[in-house]
Amino acid sequence: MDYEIPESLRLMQETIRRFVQKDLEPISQQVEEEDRIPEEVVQKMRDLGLFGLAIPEEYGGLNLGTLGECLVYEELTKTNAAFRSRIGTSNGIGSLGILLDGTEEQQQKYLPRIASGEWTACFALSEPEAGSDAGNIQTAAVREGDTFVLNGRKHFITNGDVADLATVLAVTDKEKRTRGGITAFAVEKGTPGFTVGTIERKMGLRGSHTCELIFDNCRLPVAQVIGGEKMIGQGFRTAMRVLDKGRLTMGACALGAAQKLLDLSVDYAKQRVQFGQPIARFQSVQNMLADMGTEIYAARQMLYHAAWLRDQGKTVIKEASMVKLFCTEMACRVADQAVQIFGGMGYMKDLPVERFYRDLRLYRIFEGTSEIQRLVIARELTRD
Ligand code: COS
Repeated sequence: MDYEIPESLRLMQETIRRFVQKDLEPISQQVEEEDRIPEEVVQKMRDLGLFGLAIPEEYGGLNLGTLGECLVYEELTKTNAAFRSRIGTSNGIGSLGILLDGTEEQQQKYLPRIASGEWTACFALSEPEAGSDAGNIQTAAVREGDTFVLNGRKHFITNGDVADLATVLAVTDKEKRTRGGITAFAVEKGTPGFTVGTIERKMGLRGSHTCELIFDNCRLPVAQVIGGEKMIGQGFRTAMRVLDKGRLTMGACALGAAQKLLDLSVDYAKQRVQFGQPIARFQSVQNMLADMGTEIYAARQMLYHAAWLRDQGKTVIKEASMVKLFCTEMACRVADQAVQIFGGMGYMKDLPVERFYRDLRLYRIFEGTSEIQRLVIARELTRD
């Protein structure tokens, strides 16, 4: 077994680490308070190529592979989670359908714009009646000649307000649904009948917006079906394959945040004095640090292994769900322990710990709840 991270990825990792320290961390609190990322920082992310991590070089991306992408996310999530979110949906679930199943024309048209960061992509699956039960979407696309007429309402769509392109899942055959009756469309901002609705109010992840997307007799040429005519009805499979990858990278995001919380906790425990000595000398605090470090170590090994498997071309449905489940649950336990080690200060908005605690709570929900991950894992384990 070779546990070395390739030199090129290590260099990328160091570049991102420096970028986080120099450009992102100093404004992490500002992003929290203003609920927005300054445009000049988004431009710096473009300049670093962060919008094209997963996109092949022929389309202007960095083509880092799954492991490379995970390493970048791990660094980026050591600061305000909104920064990763700004590029993550575009690199991941927003554009992956086009990368996996799009026609040559769609790839030529959209991937270079997404890779450069000129365009942001989002992924529109969730609806009020279709959260975990993704197959129950009500948004419908009815064919009229060479056009589909899209009607419905999506919600909780990350980056919906800044997206120039949305991967939208809609029912094209009510009887068949998940097996031949759901189609993925590439819908451009500005298409008549497509509007952004309410920006939803959330517990955390300020600086990254989730929105409603509304489709009101939105007419789309068949050419906007991701994958073209032959992919009509095949969108659920596309969405699930997109989510497999998304779930792996969510593991990396949770891991980065957990590592940051451990680092902060160790520093704090060494300098915080109570009863005449640093609290790091107390066994109860040591136990918490030891558990945090051990879980992070385990999470990192499974994440890198699953990412490596995917880069070898292996199917990682089960592993991706295991990574999402373990890493996000682990990070929430770590966040809880970090708040405990920081005590009253961990509950204060003056320090980043309480922000991590709130932001991480979402990780167990979006891109598939922990319960859905267990369902997928159990199905894969018991499959004949
Ligand atoms: N890769 C390829 N194909 C897949 C797949 C995957 N990972 N998962 C499912 N499919 C295919 C199945 O193979 C099946 O087709 P066949 O019977 O022809 O093989 C079809 O899709 C339907 O799958 P399934 O029967 O598993 O559908 P269910 O309705 O039972 O739903 C779950 C499956 C629960 C896993 C799905 O609805 C899900 O992931 N829900 C969570 C959605 C989510 O993560 N939402 C977050 C918001 S989006 S950021």
